[in-house]
Amino acid sequence: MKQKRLVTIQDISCFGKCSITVALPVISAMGIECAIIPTAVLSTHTGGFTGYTFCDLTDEIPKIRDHWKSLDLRFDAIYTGYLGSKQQLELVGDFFDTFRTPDNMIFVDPVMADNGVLYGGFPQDFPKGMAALCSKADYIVPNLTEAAFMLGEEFHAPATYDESYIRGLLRRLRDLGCPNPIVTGVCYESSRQGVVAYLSERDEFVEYFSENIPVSYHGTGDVFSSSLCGALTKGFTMEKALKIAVDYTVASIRETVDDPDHFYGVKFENVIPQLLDSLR
Ligand code: PXL
Repeated sequence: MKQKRLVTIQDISCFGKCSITVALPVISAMGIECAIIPTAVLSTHTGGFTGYTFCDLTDEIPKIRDHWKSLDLRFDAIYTGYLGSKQQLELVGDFFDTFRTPDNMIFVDPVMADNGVLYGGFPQDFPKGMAALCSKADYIVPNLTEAAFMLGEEFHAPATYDESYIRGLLRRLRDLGCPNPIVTGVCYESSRQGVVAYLSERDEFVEYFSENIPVSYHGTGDVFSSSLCGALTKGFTMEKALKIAVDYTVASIRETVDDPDHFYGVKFENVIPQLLDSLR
């Protein structure tokens, strides 16, 4: 069978396990060829470290795009994560326009905020630019903060909302232009956490919940998005893909919780065998 090919566009945080250093091993382990466009090189990620270095690679993006176009390269999936500036959002939008085909898919993780707060370094109008990028995607995976900010709405903390709020939020995200929005970090009760997708063409909601482990690690969103994007690229249904990605993310967190030295990321490597089992 023909091997699927994906390109992921996000930064390289050299130490710390997030973005490309998660996406590349996870997607490769799933049997998908994984090309990359690094948007910046940082010595570490920005969560819990100080003094990190930052080398911007924005100018490389159109050069790589033009070279790949001249080679007539094609991708079954385009997956974007952390993007550092409004200029990068525009260049990545151009990349979508150049490499979109009738049957490939575009998956945007609008990494920019959590717990009601925009990450450091992003201007207040960044969510507006990210919403424009999301309008070009087939799938988007905002957490509840990112969803609210892209819609210009107030953030609702966990357990202060109900199913009708989540469904309304998903319909409003669809109205931005993405037919299959998926919201993450949904918590109706403190013991359970999960994700809810809206498949607007079928007017159907699909959800998957697991235990809520009350810890927070940098990079878990990237573990979830990489495995979800990989599962969808391989052709799994949304029902099955959500289960694959949530179970893998929860297993990665469970591997890590007893180790106080591992504050910077999750041990997703140890549970790759479990991920591969779930694909059978
Ligand atoms: O995990 C998302 C991510 C990726 N890359 C960098 C980040 C973050 C989240 O803060 O800072 C550099």
